[in-house]
Amino acid sequence: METNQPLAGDSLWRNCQAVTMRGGGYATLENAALVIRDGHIAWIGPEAELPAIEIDETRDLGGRWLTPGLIDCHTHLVFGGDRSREFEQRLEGVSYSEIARQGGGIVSSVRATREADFDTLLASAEARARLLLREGVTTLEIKSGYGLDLDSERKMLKVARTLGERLPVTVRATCLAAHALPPEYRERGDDYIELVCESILPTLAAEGLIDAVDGFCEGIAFSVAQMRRVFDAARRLGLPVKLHAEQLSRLGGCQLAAEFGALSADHVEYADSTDARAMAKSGTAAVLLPGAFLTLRETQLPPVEAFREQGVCMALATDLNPGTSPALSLRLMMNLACTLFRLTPEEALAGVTLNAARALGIAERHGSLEVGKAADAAVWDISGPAELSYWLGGQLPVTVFKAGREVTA
Ligand code: DI6
Ligand code: FE
Repeated sequence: METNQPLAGDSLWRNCQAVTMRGGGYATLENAALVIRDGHIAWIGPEAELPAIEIDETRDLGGRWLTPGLIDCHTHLVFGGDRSREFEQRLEGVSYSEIARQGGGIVSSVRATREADFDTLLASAEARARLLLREGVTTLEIKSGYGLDLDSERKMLKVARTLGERLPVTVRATCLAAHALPPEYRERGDDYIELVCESILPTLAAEGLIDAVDGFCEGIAFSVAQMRRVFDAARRLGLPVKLHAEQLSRLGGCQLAAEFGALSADHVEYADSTDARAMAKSGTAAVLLPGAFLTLRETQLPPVEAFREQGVCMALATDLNPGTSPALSLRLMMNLACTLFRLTPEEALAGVTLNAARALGIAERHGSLEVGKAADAAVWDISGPAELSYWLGGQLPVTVFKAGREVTA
């Protein structure tokens, strides 16, 4: 057990079953206690071993289960409008790619996002974020990518930053300017990539709005060669990269991501064992997104067994977006990952805690209950951690702590 001499002013959380997720498994400590100092975990261990200390405030957690705060490491939750009509069209048999080619899909959200003012975008994004927070989310990644010009991408990233200031959540803002070709660049993909590399990324990075750079590497979006240019630009700016890769086809995005030491390759249904090997080698996480898989009624399963064999870090997220994953519950994604992708409930919990933190490059400070990490945690009234994956969504009773303080969303 790591120890660290607690000081006056600390608070004590006692009488809980702590699912620490240390090392990526449950690593449960029974009858556990934690000492919280300045928003961080200063001590954690069996309560019987608690050092004699002066404590300001004590919280008796009533024997309940304590987990790290949940992390949704892939969302597009800032957008204008909605695409429920498109949902109907898809049910009538029109494919996602076909809708995109007809000028619907991502581009229709681009139109609505460009038209929406900052406050309107903020209000709708905040409402969605609160739903996630209510079920124990304490860290959230938010992508741009429905602006596709400098001002609109800036507007989206500022909404993301503002959410991080207004809500009790850590927000990581990802620039996804290479999400789709904006209508004004029709047939001029390389010119748009030039705009992304030479203007959008450097300008918004200089404004402190970007924590990571992402792109959509797909037949209906950008090629491996185009994404390579974006990754080169990110590298020049010292920004980490991640990639939407092998979602609808196998283009080689995972290999590119691995080559650049990307934090993650996301979706990855069409990845194979060669990709898994490359990702394991580069430490690139696989972010599984069962909400999009379900909504698109995909049948190609991600190579979970190859990821396990190769020791690829598997994270799990909502992909909350208006088109392919209108998913408002990370816990529902845990269930879907188990049911559809055959993850174990333990892997699903790792996927929304420690492995999600790894996919965001913040595992030094988030994702598990360990000394030195943020005191971001959720207290659940459940019979065991598998219950978090067992229910198909729904609101489980939960008390959420952000940086040591109890919060409500
Ligand atoms: N992959 C997705 O699943 C989302 N973006 C992406 O690159 C879909 C975004 C949308 O349809 O609006
Ligand atoms: Fe996505």
